[in-house]
Amino acid sequence: MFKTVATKPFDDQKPGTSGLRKKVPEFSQENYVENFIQSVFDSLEGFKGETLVIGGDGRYYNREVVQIAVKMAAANGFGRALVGKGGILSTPAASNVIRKYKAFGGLVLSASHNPGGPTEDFGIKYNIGNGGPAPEKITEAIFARSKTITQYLIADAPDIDIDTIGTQKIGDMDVEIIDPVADYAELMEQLFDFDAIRALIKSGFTLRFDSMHAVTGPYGKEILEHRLGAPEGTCINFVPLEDFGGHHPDPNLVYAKDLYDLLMSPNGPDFGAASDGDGDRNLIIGKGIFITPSDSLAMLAANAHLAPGYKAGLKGIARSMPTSGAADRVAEKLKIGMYETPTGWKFFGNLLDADMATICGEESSGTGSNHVREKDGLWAVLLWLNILAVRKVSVQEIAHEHWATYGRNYYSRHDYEGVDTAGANKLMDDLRAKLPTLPGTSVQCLKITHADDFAYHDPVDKSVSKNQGIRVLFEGGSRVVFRLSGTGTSGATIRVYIERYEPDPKRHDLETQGALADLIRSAHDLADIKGHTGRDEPSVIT
Ligand code: VG1
Ligand code: CO
Repeated sequence: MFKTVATKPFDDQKPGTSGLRKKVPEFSQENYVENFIQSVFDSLEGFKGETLVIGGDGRYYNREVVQIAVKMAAANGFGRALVGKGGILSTPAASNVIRKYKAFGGLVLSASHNPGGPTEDFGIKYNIGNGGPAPEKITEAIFARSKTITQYLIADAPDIDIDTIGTQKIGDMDVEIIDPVADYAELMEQLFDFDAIRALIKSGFTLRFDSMHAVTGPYGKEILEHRLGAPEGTCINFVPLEDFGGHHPDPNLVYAKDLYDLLMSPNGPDFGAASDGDGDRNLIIGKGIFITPSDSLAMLAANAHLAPGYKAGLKGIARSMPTSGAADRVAEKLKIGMYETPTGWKFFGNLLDADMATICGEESSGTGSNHVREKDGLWAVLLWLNILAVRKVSVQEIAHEHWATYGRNYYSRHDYEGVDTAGANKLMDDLRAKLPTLPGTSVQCLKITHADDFAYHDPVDKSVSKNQGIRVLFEGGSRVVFRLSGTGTSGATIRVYIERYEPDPKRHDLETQGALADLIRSAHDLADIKGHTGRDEPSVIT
């Protein structure tokens, strides 16, 4: 029943910021998926008889890859596979299932915020037994293996029925089809005061949750409408579609503009939120006010003790390097640890496991805590709701009070998408070459105090990750950061992160791009963006 199939390596199966992402036509080449999954298994030890979790965001090609993964897991000797019904598991839900059922690890099938469909993106990511993305040591081993692989193992068996809850068998391996929502909803009920949120909603507080036709649809419906009593219509775009309705399932001000406009309108709801393809990102908008993800991290950290799951307080906060320093000021006030990591959730795992950090966040709409080992979109929404229910003030009031206490970090990210890879690399190389000469000089009348290429020294396992983004720091706490995206599937994307710290409450209501204008000009001057890319303007501003 199990067969060994001869194969030849592909040279491009290097996992990026969050797993392997490619266009579907690349993934559907003969043996492409099989090679990668076998390379994952070949990089692991000790999983015979153990449990593997399998699920994805439901995008095009998800169901096919679930079948391949299950058959390969059986042939490679796993004892049990837990598969989300319909092949569905949001990324945070998959992380929870791995932890709750003490699985050896999991395969999460997703290209997250990237578009889906027959010519769009697909992705595969391996998560380890703590529920989090495999650390670099493992992703490097997977890539190395993928370049030498000669064969893979797979069961010669009919497809399993992934749409019926219950247990089936492939050889000796049990395949359990599980409800993708139930365990996750139960976890949320443990962390948050559902009675308080229910009372808030009953009192007339209105909200909208936009699933962008992606995986959080069923999670939002169950938790917000069924368990918390929000009226029907609270959840929008809640039917997951294989192509996300032709949109980018990326919850930012560009792709979730309708939601933003609704929250800015006089008759809009009190609170709006959206999540991405695989459910790990969140967009938070209060009536009349957008909360940047960096600010959201800081505001959630400052108020987390109001939710039952965090009433003992936080052990520490961690943020990715490009994320604004707003959370640092909260950590300072709470006298708790603050950790700055490279981009990508895999770097938070050690800090969470060691109980050094309780809450983590990234500027790219990622926030999460030690409840799982992934960022978690709906979790952030529920923590906001819990805080609003306890404090009984608006999002605007929370934000203004926060800024008055800590100062405001004006923040924006400018993405130059789909630029020529050679030009993007040259931009970074040229900038890197002049880093030593920058401190002490000025650009756009801003004095540079420090410039480097960020390297992370993991305080837990002592590993070092270099070249994680170029940062130029200015007097007064402003900075610009440059890095290349590791999640794209065509050309290169240059991300420029711009931040200014403003302590003066009289200057907390400025328009963001205006407040950052001189820094934006300085980024252009420093990196010669136009010269290297031919672009005057970014393609996406968040
Ligand atoms: C982007 C974000 C990063 C995030 C990653 C995965 O990576 O910047 O913060 O962790 O996407 O998010 P990059 O390398 O393109 O900048 V998800 O929701 O796409 O899994
Ligand atoms: Co995502």
